[in-house]
Amino acid sequence: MTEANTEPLIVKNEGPIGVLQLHRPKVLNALNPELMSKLAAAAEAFDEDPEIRCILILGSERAFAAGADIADMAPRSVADMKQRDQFRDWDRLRRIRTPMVAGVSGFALGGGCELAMLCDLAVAADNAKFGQPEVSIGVIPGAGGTQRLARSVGRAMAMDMCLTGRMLDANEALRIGLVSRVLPSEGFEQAMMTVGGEIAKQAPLAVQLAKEAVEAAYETPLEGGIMAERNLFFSCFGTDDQKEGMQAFLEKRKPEWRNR
Ligand code: CO8
Repeated sequence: MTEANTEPLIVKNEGPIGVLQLHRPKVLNALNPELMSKLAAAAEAFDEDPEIRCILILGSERAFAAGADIADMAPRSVADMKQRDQFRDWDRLRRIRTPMVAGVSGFALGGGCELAMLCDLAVAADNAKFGQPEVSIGVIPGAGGTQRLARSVGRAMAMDMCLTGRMLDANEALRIGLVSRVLPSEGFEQAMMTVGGEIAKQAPLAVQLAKEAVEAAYETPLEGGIMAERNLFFSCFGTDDQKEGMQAFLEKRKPEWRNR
């Protein structure tokens, strides 16, 4: 394991799993521009590294992230907000090809909930709390919350969360499909490494193509999505790993991925 331990982000990797741990403990990992810029840069560095097969984004036990940094935003004008273009870093994260998994323990509020939704999947610890409380401080979600909630959990829950700002516990988040699993908070970080390992051991190119295909469901009508999936499926047959994966199955052995 290598680890660079500096505020506001701890970057480490354990074999093929790259870990990005939000680390602003005094403000419950509130997302300020410095943290977002470091997060995007570290995710891009992992994305360039062929040894990294899965990126985990974690917070602390108490908070994944309690939202954008309110102290940083409070005095700003429209012009300030536009000029700073904070969303550039969110857009960089959106372009990461390596699967990104959010491990949410504690609060995931506002931008924290949006960051979890930007990941390809989110797993909750049993103490997790999700919400879009922006209306309680005079704004609305700005990092994709209204759009991703409406697409992933539907209009009714998106409206409920964004208009009331109420918090959901881990089981409600699971029930509405905001997260894919709930795990015990004790030993959560280690359990997240196991989840990352489930992805990291699969054929890397196939995993990236699967991610691309599922993403297409958000961007295209069904017919276009089916065609996108079909073309991505065909392109698997141009990879060494398809030959290796199928041959290994037939020979009853474990595949050795070449990532090409
Ligand atoms: N920003 C800055 N500081 C924060 C934030 C935050 N979002 N959340 C908590 N803190 C700070 C508190 O001010 C406090 O600091 P101090 O110890 O100096 O007083 C410390 O963290 C601990 O917090 P609390 O004492 O409040 O802890 P509690 O356990 O009592 O409450 C809560 C925890 C419920 C999480 C509470 O802190 C809270 O409500 N936080 C704010 C949640 C919120 O409104 N989030 C939405 C922010 S807006 C947003 O995210 C918009 C995103 C869109 C764009 C993103 C890119 C720009």
